[in-house]
Amino acid sequence: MSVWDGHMGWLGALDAGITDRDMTTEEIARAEAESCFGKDGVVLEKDGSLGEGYRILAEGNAWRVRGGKTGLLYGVYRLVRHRLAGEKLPEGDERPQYGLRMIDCWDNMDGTVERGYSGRSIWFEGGRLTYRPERIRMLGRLLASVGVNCLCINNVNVHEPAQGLIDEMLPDLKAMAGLLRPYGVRLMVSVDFAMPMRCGMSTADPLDEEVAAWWKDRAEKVYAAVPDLAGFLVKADSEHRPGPFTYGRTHADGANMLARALRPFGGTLVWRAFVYNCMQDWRDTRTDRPKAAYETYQPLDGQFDDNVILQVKHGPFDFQVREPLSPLLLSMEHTHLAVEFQLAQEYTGHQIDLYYMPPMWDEVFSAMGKDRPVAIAAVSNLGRDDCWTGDPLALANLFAYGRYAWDPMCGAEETARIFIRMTWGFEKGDEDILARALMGSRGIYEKYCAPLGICWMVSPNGHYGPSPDGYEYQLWGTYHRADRDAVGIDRTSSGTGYLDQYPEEFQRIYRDPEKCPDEYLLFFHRRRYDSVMRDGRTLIQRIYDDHFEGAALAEKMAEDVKKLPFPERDRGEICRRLDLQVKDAAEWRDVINTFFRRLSGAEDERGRKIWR
Ligand code: GCV
Repeated sequence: MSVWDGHMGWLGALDAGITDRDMTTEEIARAEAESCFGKDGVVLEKDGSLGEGYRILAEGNAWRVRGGKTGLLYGVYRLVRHRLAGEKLPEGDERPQYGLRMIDCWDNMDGTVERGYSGRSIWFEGGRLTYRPERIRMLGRLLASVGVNCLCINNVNVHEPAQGLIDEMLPDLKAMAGLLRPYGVRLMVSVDFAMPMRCGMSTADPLDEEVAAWWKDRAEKVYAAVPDLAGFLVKADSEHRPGPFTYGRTHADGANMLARALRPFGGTLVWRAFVYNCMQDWRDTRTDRPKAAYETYQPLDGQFDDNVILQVKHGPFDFQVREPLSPLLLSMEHTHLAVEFQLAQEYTGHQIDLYYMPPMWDEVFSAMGKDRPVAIAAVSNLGRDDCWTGDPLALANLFAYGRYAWDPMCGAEETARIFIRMTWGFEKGDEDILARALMGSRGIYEKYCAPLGICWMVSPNGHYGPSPDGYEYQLWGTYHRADRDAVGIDRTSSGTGYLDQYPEEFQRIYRDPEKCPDEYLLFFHRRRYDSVMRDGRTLIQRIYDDHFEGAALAEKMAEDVKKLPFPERDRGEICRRLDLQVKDAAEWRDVINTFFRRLSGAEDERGRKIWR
């Protein structure tokens, strides 16, 4: 029995007793195999040629798993999923779609987590790396079991003393890397572009030779401590972070300088493409925030070094409930790209509201194709809470992320069912109820939040709960410009021109307001409240209907899910959050409907209660 008595997530049915001590990857693979399949149930055979992949073969009553070091471990966990949840085994070799499958933690060294909804940081407190080793191993085990291979442990907003992670805190970083290494998880660190200035230099100009030499020297020290560090992650010139623009340099100049420092050690430089004007004047109607990333990076296509990966958020805004695919992900033919998701439910309910993400990811991959990016990243939803993600149901997103990083076409519902079987082992009828709730959860949340792709009607700063005008006169470039007649932004050629950034086949889908899919209508178009939608309803009626329906569906979903036989340990948190969701969905309904009722003066055709 492990000394860590925390939640074992979807591996709860399996106690291999491995997380209270250091073991090699092979020992872990053997222990897991034995605990699930008995002593001779699985034969492990080393085969380095399979990279991170594996091959599983049936041999009488036993299994043979062939693979390289980590591949063997992944292969064993794949068998475990087959045993516990009936996940169909591959016929031939199985390999991950993306080489780099990372989770980005926005953890600060004071123990807080930016946009964290699962308690304090797992690895930081009081300005230091301080953690329970068994908990870190347990996390390594969970991540390995779904094939995540990289963890960036500190916030992309690098606040002091986090700069010290690649300086005086290197011995601690080394110890932490050692805990995760056997699980095939490599560390990455977020670095501050202006770090040379912390160390006494007068500039961080990427074309300054001394600056470049400083980073080379720094990289050498870092890799001496952690030879398998995956690399650095950088947020530059974004939301007041320092970057190359200060020196009149491009982001290719900045990224390449850092990438060249990492190159001798095989490190990767992940550079985030989250650049926009966060000091916009709301009176300025020509600047349109969704255009920013493409305008900044598209002209640089082909200028990034080979070991640079440009990490692009999946939508052009910022992880809203509904956004179209970022056009940057459809361009940049000559640049390595990573698509970035957010497991932390910043704009999607703070892990209070149920929000299962794979249906959204399915849309992203079907629009973008799975082969376009070379890497995948997701902002972490992890924290020190007992079940890792605050809400035990939010574990489903962590589980699903790993599965999608291996196979983006794996399917949202099947993933939900595998997760449910492994985690709670429900009877078929109960599994159906929970799978339906997970699959429907995004649609429900979307209905009671900001309408039809408009985005940003959420409370500023905290990003939970409705505030329709909360961002309207702010600096963040996030306007809906609702007045008494109409709402939305014309982003076609006759408006801001954002739509022109897309290939023609995408423009065709969105260009004509009569044909644009409803869920994106107000993202791409400004529409009168009395305009008639394809189903014959007016826009205002559709807004009212969605909000009434969304709140009612949330209530029904909560009622269904609360009846399920969760173990005591999970039941309390799940029910508490569902009750809150029902209350908060009603608040969204009332605030949004009242906002539009007051502006438009339009009554609800069905005479339901809208406040004045
Ligand atoms: C880490 C949004 C969030 C910020 C976050 C930023 C980013 O703006 O609200 O907290 O900062 O995205 O992705 O860098």
